[in-house]
Amino acid sequence: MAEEKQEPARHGGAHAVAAARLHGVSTMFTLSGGHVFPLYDGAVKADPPMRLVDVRHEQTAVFAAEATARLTRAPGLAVVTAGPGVTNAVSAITSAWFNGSPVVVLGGRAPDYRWGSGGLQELDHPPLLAPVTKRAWTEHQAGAVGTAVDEAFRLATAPHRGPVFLDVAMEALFGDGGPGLPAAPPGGTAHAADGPGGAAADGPDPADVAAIAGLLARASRPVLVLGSDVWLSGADTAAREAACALRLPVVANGQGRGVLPAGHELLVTRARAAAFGEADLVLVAGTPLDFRLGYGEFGGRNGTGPAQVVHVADSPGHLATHRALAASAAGDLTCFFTMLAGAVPTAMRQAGGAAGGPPWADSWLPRLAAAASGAIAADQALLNSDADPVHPMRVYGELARVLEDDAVVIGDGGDFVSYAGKYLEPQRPGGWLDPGPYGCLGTGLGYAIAARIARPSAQVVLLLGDGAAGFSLMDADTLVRHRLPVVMICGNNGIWALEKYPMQALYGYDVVADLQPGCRYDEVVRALGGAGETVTRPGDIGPALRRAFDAGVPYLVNVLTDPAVAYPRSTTGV
Ligand SMILES: Cc1ncc(C[n+]2csc(CCOP(=O)(O)OP(=O)(O)O)c2C)c(N)n1
Ligand SMILES: [Mg+2]
Repeated sequence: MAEEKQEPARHGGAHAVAAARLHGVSTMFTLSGGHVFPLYDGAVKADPPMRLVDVRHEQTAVFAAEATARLTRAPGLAVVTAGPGVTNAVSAITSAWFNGSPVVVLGGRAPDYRWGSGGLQELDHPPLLAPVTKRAWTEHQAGAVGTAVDEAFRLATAPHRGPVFLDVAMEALFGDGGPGLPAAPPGGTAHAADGPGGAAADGPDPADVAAIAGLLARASRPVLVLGSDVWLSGADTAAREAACALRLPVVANGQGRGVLPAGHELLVTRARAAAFGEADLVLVAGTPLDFRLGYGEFGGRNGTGPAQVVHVADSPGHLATHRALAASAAGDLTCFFTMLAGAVPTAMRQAGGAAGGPPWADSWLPRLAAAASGAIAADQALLNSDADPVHPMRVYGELARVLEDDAVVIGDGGDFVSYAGKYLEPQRPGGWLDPGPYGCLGTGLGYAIAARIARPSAQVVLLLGDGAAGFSLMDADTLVRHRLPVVMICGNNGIWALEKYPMQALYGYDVVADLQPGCRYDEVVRALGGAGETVTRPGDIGPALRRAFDAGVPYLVNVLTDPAVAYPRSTTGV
């Protein structure tokens, strides 16, 4: 008997799915709830169907959507049910807000016709989400759901990118949205037409770029900081070319890491104390002047004066206002770097500079480069440490040996991840995912699920503190059900180290900072259908990692590390 052709759905859910697909969305991350069934029905009956990935906590769904956006530079989609589904998503939405990640979260919503009479999970969500989204609103009409979802994606992907929340009243999502689903314009999807990073932005004002070029032409110790938006907006190639043409020392931040590969002669991240402390001009592009950059205070070290600060952002609303800037520019970052590379040589000629390379290439750059390679050489002792219990850095010494250039490395934890941020230098941009400035523990499994889907043939490594593991490890079940092999490494020191040591420093004692020593997080993953092992000796880490990469299933290497080792931290971020 011939298979019966399914009647295409036309409810609001089908319209929403069709609109999302126009923006390049291929996966819906979700946890079930009756209020959002039409979105699933729309996904299943779409042609081709949209992939559904069902998780064990709504925060995982949103973290996965966020990581999709940060890895693919196309927007991510999460669907959460009314009430608790939405409130469980708030921390992850806030992380996307801090990271400028283009994510759309669609929420279910109790029906309008019963509003106020005490319906199940009846909550007015947009006021809760408004402070942490570009926009949060409700759609009440079935016939307008497609347009509203399209609007949500347009907003999320326009610079400065960020999360958008839309909930849909139940009768609008279940109701007939009318004939004619949203369709692609001739020539492809709305997103594909825009290229990496989403909707095209205007370039910066040429006068602003000329002013910055003039400052650089008069500088003798400049530093260029490349942040996450350089990658997210697709400006990584232009940034690298400008840095190379101008021979600027570069410090990489967040997802700006990898724009210059590890070992590049201009990459001086490991000499950041000297670079930031002794610079006379710091040009920060694509990241806020937040605690990660000392709030934008540079210079003053070894008898130098304060540095001039230049801030460049993808949109005017993201230029720093908390400190004086010597100059600034706002607009498309690719345009900015291309214009800057052209404007600096002109400005140097006008300033009467000598022909040949820029003045900083002779002593400042080599000095920072030497300091960076000196720091890297000095790491070797701890990266190869035979200490027993294991020194956490030995884990990274072993990991570096087996990591491929296109690996995706995800960090979720305290000290254990701080070590990784310092000692694992990516070879390519877009391969490093930390939680960003919101610093929310629990990103791990959501980010790992998305990374496995976004980069099917790359290594995906999730670094978990043992404390952090508690927030999302149940979603190893999602990895198992969806056949997503990921290597998890738990740096298990039996404590919340990043809180234990600061509390001891402040009060001379600590409370609520201890976990179970030697807890078998690998057994948790095994119970959920994956695999893993516990490692207690430094020499066993390398072979365990090789077994993990070869396993073909989610695998957790539970490394018992020395709780007496505290990360040498210069700031707690407050
Ligand atoms: C959701 C959330 N809760 C609490 C914190 C505060 N916090 C930051 S780091 C940290 C300790 C992390 O411990 P663990 O993951 O075991 O890593 P370790 O520092 O021990 O290496 C805590 C509790 C946070 N950042 N996010
Ligand atoms: Mg710990």
